[in-house]
Amino acid sequence: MTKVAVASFDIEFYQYLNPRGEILGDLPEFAKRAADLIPLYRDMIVTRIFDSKAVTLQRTGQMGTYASSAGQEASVVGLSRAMHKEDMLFPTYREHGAYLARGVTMTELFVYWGGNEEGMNFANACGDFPVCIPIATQVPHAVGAAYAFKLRGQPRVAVPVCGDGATSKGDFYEGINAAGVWNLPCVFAVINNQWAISQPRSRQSACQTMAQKAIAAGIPGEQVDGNDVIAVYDRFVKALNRARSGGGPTLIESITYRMSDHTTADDAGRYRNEQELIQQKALDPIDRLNTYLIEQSVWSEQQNQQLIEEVTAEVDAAANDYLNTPRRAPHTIFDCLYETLPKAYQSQAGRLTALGDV
Ligand SMILES: Cc1ncc(C[n+]2csc(CCOP(=O)(O)OP(=O)(O)O)c2C)c(N)n1
Ligand SMILES: [Mg+2]
Repeated sequence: MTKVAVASFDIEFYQYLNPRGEILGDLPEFAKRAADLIPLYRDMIVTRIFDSKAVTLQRTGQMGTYASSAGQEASVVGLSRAMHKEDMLFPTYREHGAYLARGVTMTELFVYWGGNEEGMNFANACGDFPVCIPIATQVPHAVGAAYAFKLRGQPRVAVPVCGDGATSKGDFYEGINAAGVWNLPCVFAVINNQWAISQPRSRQSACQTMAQKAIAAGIPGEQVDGNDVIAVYDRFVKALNRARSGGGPTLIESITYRMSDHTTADDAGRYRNEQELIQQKALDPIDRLNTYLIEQSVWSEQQNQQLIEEVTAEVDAAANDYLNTPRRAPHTIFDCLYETLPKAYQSQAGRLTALGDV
């Protein structure tokens, strides 16, 4: 008998900024001047304040169910800022910061989560896909888009974003497999926030890492500290450039934490240990970069306070614009989905139209 190893793999974890806000090793070029990181810091603050306002609007009966992104700001801002405008995002329901970074306005997002039937028909949507509620179904959609980019010879990359829980779905495996076989320009972002509603990471998969799922698809897989915006941005820029220049797909698992309930319809207090949340708050991506910027003397407590006030005013103004947006009549649910309304719905639409504005 002979026994030889025919394949072996490593999964690497990348981090530049540790939880104490200290730099590890040499920084990538874009991060060498600490002041250049302030726009990324601002994006994270915008994402968090927008998010907290959205939760407040829902809690006061002024908006629909909402999925908070608190804690995940570095993962979402880092990956969306790394993308080119002509790349295409395929998000879940938690990537508000990515839409904002890619030109969607806060008012448009509030209006969407308020249930407007026009959906995500945004003015500056960059051709990105709408929020995907069915878990992992956006992954094969993104692979299809990546196939089209390749076929047309366009230097564009498709970026499906999904959660840790979504990596258990067939759609996810089918997507990464096809992207590997066809060497597609696709970067798979797995935002591992440690929970899939009430299921902890340990109940989702016996895999040591979610990143190693890439190995079965024959593509590179790696982990990044998803609370370190420098590392997330850097790893995505590298993977996106590789994909854009014909080097094929990558899977990046971003290790972060869902600091909120799953959605406003959930109560994590029923299944999550309070101690875990306290520990995770010490890894907060915003505090971490704030500490570093202050340490580098390019930022101050006073500037921070000013930024928070400025962004809060911006978010409040957007929320007021949303609240002042006229409500659409119930029959408009039939207006935005079909070019021609199928026969089966015509009588229903007629009945709603007869009701008028409610
Ligand atoms: C196909 C499908 N099955 C089940 C659900 C119900 N569901 C909504 S969110 C969720 C968990 C997703 O967890 P994860 O992928 O980790 O994303 P996270 O919510 O943590 O961001 C499930 C099972 C769904 N939306 N779609
Ligand atoms: Mg999750």
